[in-house]
Amino acid sequence: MEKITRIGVSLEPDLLKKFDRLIEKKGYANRSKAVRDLIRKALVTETYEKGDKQVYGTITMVYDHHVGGVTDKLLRYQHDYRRNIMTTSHVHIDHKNCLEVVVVKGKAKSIKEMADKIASVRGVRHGELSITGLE
Ligand code: NI
Repeated sequence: MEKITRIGVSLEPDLLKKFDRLIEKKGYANRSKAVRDLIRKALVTETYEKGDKQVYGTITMVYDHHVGGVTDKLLRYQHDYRRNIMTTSHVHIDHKNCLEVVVVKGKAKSIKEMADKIASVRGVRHGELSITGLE
């Protein structure tokens, strides 16, 4: 098992009370795990902002396939970024709406570029990128 270092954190009582309420709502059993997760999240965000390291993620989108050209554009972008795409899942929600989840890997910069292009296509009503890494 990895060695653990204990640290002390000084906080205003009011801030601590709010933090405790938040982590209880989220279901954390203790503060340590909540603080560790916040630190990891900050590190992943930093990696992501620098854009040069390998990250993994998902792009989730909902679109109306009746909107002219939407499937053509989405397919074109996915082919442009095929090296970053590991797999794609498609669910036909109802007569007009589709849900698609694209699992991606690669440099954060490319992943973000692809997600931005997808989200801006007319007919895509929800395009969201979620990035994670091994920090
Ligand atoms: Ni569909």
